[in-house]
Amino acid sequence: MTKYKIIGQSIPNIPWEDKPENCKDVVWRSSLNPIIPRDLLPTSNSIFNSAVVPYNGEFAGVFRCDNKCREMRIHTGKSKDGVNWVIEEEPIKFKCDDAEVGNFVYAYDPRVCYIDDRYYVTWCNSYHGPTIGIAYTYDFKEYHQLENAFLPFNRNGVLFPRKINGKYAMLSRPSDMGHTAFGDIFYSESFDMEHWGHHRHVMGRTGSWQSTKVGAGPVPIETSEGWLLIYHGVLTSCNGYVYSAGAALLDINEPWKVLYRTAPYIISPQTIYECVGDVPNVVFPCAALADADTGKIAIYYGAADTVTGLAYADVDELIDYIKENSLV
Ligand code: BMA
Repeated sequence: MTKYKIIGQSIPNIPWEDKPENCKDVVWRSSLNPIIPRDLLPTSNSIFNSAVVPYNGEFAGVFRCDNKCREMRIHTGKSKDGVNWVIEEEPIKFKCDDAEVGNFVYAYDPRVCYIDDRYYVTWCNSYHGPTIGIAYTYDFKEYHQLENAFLPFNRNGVLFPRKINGKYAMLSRPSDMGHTAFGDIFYSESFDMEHWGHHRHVMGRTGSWQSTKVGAGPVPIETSEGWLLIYHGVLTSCNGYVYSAGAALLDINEPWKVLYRTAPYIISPQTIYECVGDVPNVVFPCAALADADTGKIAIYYGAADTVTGLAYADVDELIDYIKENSLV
């Protein structure tokens, strides 16, 4: 029994390794990292910032695979254990009723969220600049693309796993055309997954590791203490951006209200594969599995925009940590 309750499914086969005895951190890395190498596909330059979910007793996901032309594409992947992945060589081809919306330019940083009866994919989609694309799939074979959620420019669109007050809910981060030097997290609602409104500010930049911009990471995890949000925060060093991750608890019914938010990061770029790669010094979580029975959390993150890492946390320990080390 956990002290705090995860309101979600049981995942008896969630990937897991106990915390090493000498580890003093609230989040610890898999000893198998990086679990996905950059060259898993013959055509891939890098595989990172990717999203996984439980699927039919196993796991499925959508993976950001930049190819050797350095084009940003997203691909379907499957895994029996959540650690060893088979990724399709062909990128996802979305079916879309509207040729203008379906006109593919690039896709990156996917999230996958199961709501009601299907898996929604949100990603950074090009429509005259980056904005939030939405599609759904039942089977990870056929993907139906819907309208883009927002006007450009926007990134890091992350759905909540159920309707809140009768409406779909999404976090996002309005941005610009380039390597945006600012960014706060906002909340938006929709009755139909197409028209989004009721926008609310959730959280902004503060000091230190989250002083330049913040963006939602994995789909929020519903808990007895509020929505558990893992998010990335960026600082600008003399060598460029440094991407770390923190965690927050958001109000269950009014998720734009931040109850707690960590002053320290929960994971930052420290290993070779996080510090060396196409973009050095990046940890970028995009998915988390959470087992309601044991409180085990498995976090998937992009490392140095090159490979995919896996890290673990325990729900009781993480929530206590958030409460005890909160900025708010
Ligand atoms: C962001 C996105 C992410 C990337 C990060 C660090 O703007 O491009 O995909 O991980 O920068 O380069």
